[in-house]
Amino acid sequence: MYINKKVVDQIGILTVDREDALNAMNPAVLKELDQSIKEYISEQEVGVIIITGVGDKAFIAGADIKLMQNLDTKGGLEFGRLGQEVTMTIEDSPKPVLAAVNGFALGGGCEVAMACHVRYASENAKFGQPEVKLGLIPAWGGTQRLPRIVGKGNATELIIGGHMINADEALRIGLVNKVFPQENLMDETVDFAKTILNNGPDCLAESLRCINDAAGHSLIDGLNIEVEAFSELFGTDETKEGLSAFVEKRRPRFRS
Ligand code: CO8
Repeated sequence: MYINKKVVDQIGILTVDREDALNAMNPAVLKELDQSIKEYISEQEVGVIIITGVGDKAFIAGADIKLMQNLDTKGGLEFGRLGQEVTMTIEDSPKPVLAAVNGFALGGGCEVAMACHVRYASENAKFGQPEVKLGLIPAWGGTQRLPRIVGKGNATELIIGGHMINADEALRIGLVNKVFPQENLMDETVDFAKTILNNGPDCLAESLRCINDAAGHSLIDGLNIEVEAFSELFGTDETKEGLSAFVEKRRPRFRS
């Protein structure tokens, strides 16, 4: 078992637990993470998902380098696709997925964090795409998501440099949303999850879908997707409840 799971107050917390390898991901870790996220997506009780790493040194130190030593072209394609599938499961989740980056987020670890909808980091967190140093390129979405998050110039510098950046620099370029002392990281991430849980689940899912869709569309197409999603909400109880609650000066009851 590589993923510790617990649900607290409608927040599903997934902790990658392979501490002796700094939570590096082999196919078993990837499959278990994928399965765990899918379970929380379908579990009624869970409204927000948090991904973190065990210990205070690493979030995920990347794909398992020792394992990759033995891969041929076919094995490389399978391992690459498997990691990409996990990142798509995260990004496509209709429930918000938050990364609590508690240490090294390198290579595939940075790519998993980037697939999450929001990234909070500890002060000791370090980010990087060091693949070129290993004779590789980022293949779990790094060449695609990094430029979308930090811009082409910053992404290119990180990918062709292969160097690490600290949490402050990650914050400066927009790779993470906020930075906290290690001892506060989980509480702060849980607090934001609780803020999210005050909001309507359909609206959260639709917002995430529109934001994700925007990356692959022109502005005009994106605006059309957004306005269609917006108008469909008027046929839902959630929207009626949200609007009525405001007018009636009470808190909305979005979740049973
Ligand atoms: N894979 C396997 N084992 C790892 C990894 C890793 N990515 N990272 C760390 N470990 C292991 C070390 O080998 C070591 O094990 P052991 O004690 O058995 O030797 C243990 O974790 C502790 O690591 P260190 O002793 O190195 O700890 P340090 O504090 O000295 O250094 C670092 C920490 C800087 C994080 C260092 O471990 C490091 O540089 N790790 C590698 C980071 C890296 O390059 N990650 C990117 C990997 S490539 C990738 O993710 C590609 C994604 C796309 C894949 C596409 C597939 C086809």
